[in-house]
Amino acid sequence: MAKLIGTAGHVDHGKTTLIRALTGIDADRLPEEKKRGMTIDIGFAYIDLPEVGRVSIVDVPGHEKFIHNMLVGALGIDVALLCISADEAVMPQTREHLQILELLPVDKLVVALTRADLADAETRELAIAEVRELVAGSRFGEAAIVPVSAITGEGLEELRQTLSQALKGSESDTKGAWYLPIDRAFTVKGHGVVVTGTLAQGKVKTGDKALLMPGSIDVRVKAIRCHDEPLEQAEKGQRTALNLTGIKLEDVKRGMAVGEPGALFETSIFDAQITWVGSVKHGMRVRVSMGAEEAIGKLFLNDREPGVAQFRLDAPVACAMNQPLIIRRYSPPDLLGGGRVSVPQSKPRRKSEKAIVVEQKGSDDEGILSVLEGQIAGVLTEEICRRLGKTPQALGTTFETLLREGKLLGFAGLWYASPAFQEAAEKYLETLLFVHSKFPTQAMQPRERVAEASKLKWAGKHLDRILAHLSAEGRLTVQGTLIRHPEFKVQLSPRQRALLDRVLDLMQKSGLSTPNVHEIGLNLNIPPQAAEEIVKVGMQAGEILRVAEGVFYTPAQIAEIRQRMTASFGKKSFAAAEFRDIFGTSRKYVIPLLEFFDAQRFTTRIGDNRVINAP
Ligand SMILES: Nc1nc2c(ncn2[C@@H]2O[C@H](COP(=O)(O)OP(=O)(O)OP(=O)(O)O)[C@@H](O)[C@H]2O)c(=O)[nH]1
Ligand SMILES: [Mg+2]
Repeated sequence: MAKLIGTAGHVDHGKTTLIRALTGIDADRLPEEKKRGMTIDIGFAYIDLPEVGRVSIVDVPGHEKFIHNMLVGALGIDVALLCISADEAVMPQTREHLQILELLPVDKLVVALTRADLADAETRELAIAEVRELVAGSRFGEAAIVPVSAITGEGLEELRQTLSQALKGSESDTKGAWYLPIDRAFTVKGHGVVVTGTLAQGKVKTGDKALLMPGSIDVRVKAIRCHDEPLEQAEKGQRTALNLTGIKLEDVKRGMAVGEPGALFETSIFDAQITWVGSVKHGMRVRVSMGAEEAIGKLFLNDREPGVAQFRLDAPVACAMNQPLIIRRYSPPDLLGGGRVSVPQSKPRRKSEKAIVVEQKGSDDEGILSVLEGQIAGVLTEEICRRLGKTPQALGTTFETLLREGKLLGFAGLWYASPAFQEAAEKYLETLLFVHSKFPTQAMQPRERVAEASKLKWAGKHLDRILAHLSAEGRLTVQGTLIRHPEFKVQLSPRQRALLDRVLDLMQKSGLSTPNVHEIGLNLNIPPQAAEEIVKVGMQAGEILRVAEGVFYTPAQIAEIRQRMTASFGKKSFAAAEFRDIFGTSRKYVIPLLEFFDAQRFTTRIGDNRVINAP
């Protein structure tokens, strides 16, 4: 059971004193804090609770000037201990802290009505009524209110029981890759660099390899301590000190994070799902508290999804999927909202553009499909992983399952949801017809020209795979880097038509020993250039096939040869000589034909023989 208790509440409402009374530990560790009697930065303690065990406590400052430090503590807690002084009752930071706790993934709230010895019965009653009303208006409506005094010891035992009760109900969740937002870094003589923080997710073990972010510095966890005791492992919610190898103290500072590879992303643009409590404007400057960092940047809203915001930061930060965050105005630093990271590394997006909303609790397959939905340009593997905050390895089997179920298509790392691919394919094929109409005498079009005109940005190996897929579906014809739409017919002039018909007639009559361009010229009594020209036109029209350099057949001839081969050889393997004997032609035609059939995947060459492939 690793859960974290965190204090909250207005300045001087007795948070640190209460923690000392409960645990014997003074969480105000800085000399400046002792001098001023005021908490400045987060402090730490732990408590042994009946039926729960040892639980970490983080104590935060109440003064509004130190609210960024309060947030460093609050961002990791599971159970909040809101301290409200019985003599003063609800004050500005009481409200502000409660509002912050409501925006964070805090499970439970317990109210300590502190300094109870300073309030007479009537004052106490009034304070309780005021607190009850405050809490009732929050998502912690059922919170217990326990009057306590650090001086007389009143209520301390009841508070311990109440905290136990609050912690017992909730099971800790150690799923996911571990990461630790760093709130302190220092060196220990003979051991090197130690970083501390509240483990935000997962479970860390000694010997683990990790990355320090931003910067992606390789480190290793040499030792773990928790409340000054050495441990082999620590889990989410524990105040954790990690002794790291591989870095120097100057490499690390508060606000960075360390985590197992894949847990953290270095980012300056991310998306988050936010609940707003203040009024926000598109493009406004904001402070983003996440982990132990306060980053400055700009807020970008989305027209279609008011709950999805994009943040573009002045400098990169370490960021994890689902990481909780709090947003404040840059100046004055009023609370604006809070939520969770939904896309750790995002791309700049226009206000009117569709934002990707990834369901937080959704399974991986829903996540992948929601990233791909409506994306007619397709999405790359890395992009999907970034958006879901998962490694490609972690998503591998999910991709396979979705492929098998026909819900998505993959083209060398470019992924599509099936409906989005159909839409993209139609767009490409329509564009192909349009390009054909611009060049009516060219049978084939360069595939890149079509991709560009369709604005689909398909290129390289992705384009190879997509066209192979469309060609296998019979939706277009591919020859090298040229493509043709099956519905398109080249337009020939009457002269070209007449001459081409004579060429085809000659070829048909020649059986397998078809003429080359030179022989065509001689036979039809036309100049060599004219013969060459008309053969080219015939090829573009798809009425002449070039089987090899200087070897041409009509599609009908090829179809007939294939039929005869099937009839003669069936599933038996055959040698080139057998083929020659059956067709009674010379080697000059046999080898080009067989190689053409291999390339067409009609036959497969095995050693010196070939077999006809099953259809
Ligand atoms: N009489 C009485 N005084 C208390 C009690 N608890 C705290 N105090 C006094 O209240 C003052 C503030 O207490 P702290 O514990 O420092 O308050 P805090 O909430 O930690 O203050 P910040 O961290 O600065 O926000 C100190 O002078 C304490 O001695 C209590 O139960 N009874
Ligand atoms: Mg304090």
